[in-house]
Amino acid sequence: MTTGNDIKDDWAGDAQNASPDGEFVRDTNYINDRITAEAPAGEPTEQPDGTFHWPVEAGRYRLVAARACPWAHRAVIVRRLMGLEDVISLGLTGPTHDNRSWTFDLDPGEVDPVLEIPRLQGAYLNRFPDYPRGITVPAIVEESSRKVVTNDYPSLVRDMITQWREHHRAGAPDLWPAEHVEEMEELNEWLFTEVNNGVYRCGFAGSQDAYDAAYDRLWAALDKLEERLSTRRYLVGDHITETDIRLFTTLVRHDPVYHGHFKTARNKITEMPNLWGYLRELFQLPGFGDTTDFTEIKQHYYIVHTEINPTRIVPKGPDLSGFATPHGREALGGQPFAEGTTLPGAMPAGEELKNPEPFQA
Ligand SMILES: N[C@@H](CCC(=O)N[C@@H](CS)C(=O)NCC(=O)O)C(=O)O
Repeated sequence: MTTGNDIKDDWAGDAQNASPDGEFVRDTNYINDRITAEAPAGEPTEQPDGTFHWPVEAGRYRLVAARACPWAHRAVIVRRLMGLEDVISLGLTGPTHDNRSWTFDLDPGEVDPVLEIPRLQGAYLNRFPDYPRGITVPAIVEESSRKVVTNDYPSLVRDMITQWREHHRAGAPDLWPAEHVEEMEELNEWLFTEVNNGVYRCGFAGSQDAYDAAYDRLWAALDKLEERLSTRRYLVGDHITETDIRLFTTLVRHDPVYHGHFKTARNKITEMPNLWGYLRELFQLPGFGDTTDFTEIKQHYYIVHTEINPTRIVPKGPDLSGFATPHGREALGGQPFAEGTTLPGAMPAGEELKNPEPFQA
């Protein structure tokens, strides 16, 4: 039986998953419990499929994220846009993880102040003593028992949008509008395979052929998105939706990391006028740029993936100051959020970026 202590041999993270022909294959098996509005108060209830549903309850859960991780970044953005900061607390690991787990090395005493554990692994093992898979972020942990509830990032993000409504701030946007669900589901699936995971397929390709195919596939998708965003301000409908958040967390990492580290280097996003304008618009809104820590993002990828960057040297560039320049997307009409929606207020004390760029201060 595999134990939590030998889940990973080295600092390999996601890169360990490769098919015989060298294509990177992501492990998409999760602890897929959910927190739902219908679940009765108290203990979680078992579902016919063997998973558990936990009740929505303010103050019960902690979102554990790493600023570096694109999948966790989605949850951090959505929590802030929906105004759930006082309802679901936030624990942040440092940018790197070792062979055992993500660590809370940025906190005083290198221990999460609420869960009082030094490694996220502790919360997984509290729930499943023989947990056999990767210790991944994002994860939601029950504060009192210090047990992980879910690490299923698509559903934990969706549930913050659809199940926590009674706790949303007044004026929170509808990121999952009923009239666009079909289109969003289709596009989300495509974005995952072609773009969100597409960059990893380039970076972790184990053969030239696998890399070439992954690169062509990624750029075919980015060219399609460049075209799509020439006439539309956002990906679906007239306002920002969950689908835009899914694209944002990959796009914002492209030039500082994927372009070099994952060898996706056909273009920078700054050379794609529509994608670049779109990315800057989102970045400049509360919730997006103010949750993006470029230093931690670069440290994570370049330090953790030693099989593709054995020296662990983190690049100084590129110059990112263009993120603060006017995006010009107003010319397409519309506005980020629907009438009656307000932007989130100031960042809660203690949640500010540790390493703001000069233009983020
Ligand atoms: N595990 C999920 C998404 C979350 C994820 O990959 N998180 C990464 C960081 S970006 C992680 O925690 N990696 C640690 C590991 O795999 O051991 C997936 O692969 O689809």
